[in-house]
Amino acid sequence: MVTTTTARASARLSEEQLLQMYWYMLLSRRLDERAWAMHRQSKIAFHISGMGHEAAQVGAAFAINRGVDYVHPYYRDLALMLAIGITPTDFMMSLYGKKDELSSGARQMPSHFSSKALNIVSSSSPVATQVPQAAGIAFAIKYRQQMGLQDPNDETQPRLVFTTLGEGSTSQGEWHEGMNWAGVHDLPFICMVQNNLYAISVPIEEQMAVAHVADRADAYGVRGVMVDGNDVLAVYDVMAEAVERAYNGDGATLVEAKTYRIVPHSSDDDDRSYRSREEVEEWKKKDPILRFQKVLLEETILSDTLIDDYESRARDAVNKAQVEAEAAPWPAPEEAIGDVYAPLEAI
Ligand SMILES: Cc1ncc(C[n+]2csc(CCOP(=O)(O)OP(=O)(O)O)c2C)c(N)n1
Ligand SMILES: [Mg+2]
Repeated sequence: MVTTTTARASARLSEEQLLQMYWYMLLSRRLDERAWAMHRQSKIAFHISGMGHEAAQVGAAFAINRGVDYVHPYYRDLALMLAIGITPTDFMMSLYGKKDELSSGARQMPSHFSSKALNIVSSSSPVATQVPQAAGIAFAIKYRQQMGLQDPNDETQPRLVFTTLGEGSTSQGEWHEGMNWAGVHDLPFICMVQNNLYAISVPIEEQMAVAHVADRADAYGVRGVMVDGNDVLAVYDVMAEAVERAYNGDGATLVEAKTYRIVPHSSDDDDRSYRSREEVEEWKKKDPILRFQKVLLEETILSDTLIDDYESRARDAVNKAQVEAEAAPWPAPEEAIGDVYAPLEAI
């Protein structure tokens, strides 16, 4: 297992790309905050938040070929999804459960993201079930390349599969099966574990007997990397290396991004019963967005005026998305029993 990378791939990011990264992190946070408010106003039934995870997700998104490489996300991946092309209105439609909701016509819970056009694969609610599915798609990519059905250098085709999950979910059998398959077949596969120290109320010490999720990589024969998940550029660096390995046929990578969710698990959870306010406040000081803002200010890529400008753009985008989703029609009650993933006739 390795813990650091030597080359700083992020050094090649342009100012425009850095500002885009900042934008998606900010947009995700403001949307997320609105979702909590909407839940407390009884406008929506449920929200599961990505607050605190934005750096891990946006850093990863920018390292892959967004919208082309396959992504198999989990429910906390709002910032990842926005960076790939899910829109604020798409997200709001899922919160409301409106008829034309992108992922499933509102038959899935919110935050079960998918988009055929963007190669984002739909997940089931049981955690970690996406991992063997993601490894299976990675196997198909490798097989197609070996059979000459796909040029390994064709950037218009998916060349890897990126999947994510939480550290608690690595206790599930599916995670082991998927990781093992990726290792055995040296697949173009990247699994990023967003380690936020808790699986709802269960702390990591009760979930695993090793110190780090990435410690398990050797056992699967994949490369394991640990990274500060609140540092967007550090995540980009390790992900860029993992992506290069996948594209070059050098095999799978397990990335462990150490982070923290600064709010309860979901709108149905009260985290005061299992973690101290002091702990939460300590982590808020490491807020990934403020941290990146500081870097960009130091580099004079951001200015105070630009920060205000981004804030008002984010507020406008969130307002517009909410208004659009509110105005959209509800599904008819009988539509609830329709197909979840695709209409049968389309398969
Ligand atoms: C197989 C299965 N068991 C239990 C649940 C209920 N559940 C939903 S999220 C979750 C916690 C997952 O924690 P972790 O993997 O650390 O991800 P995090 O939510 O912290 O990002 C649990 C237990 C589930 N969805 N699927
Ligand atoms: Mg967790």
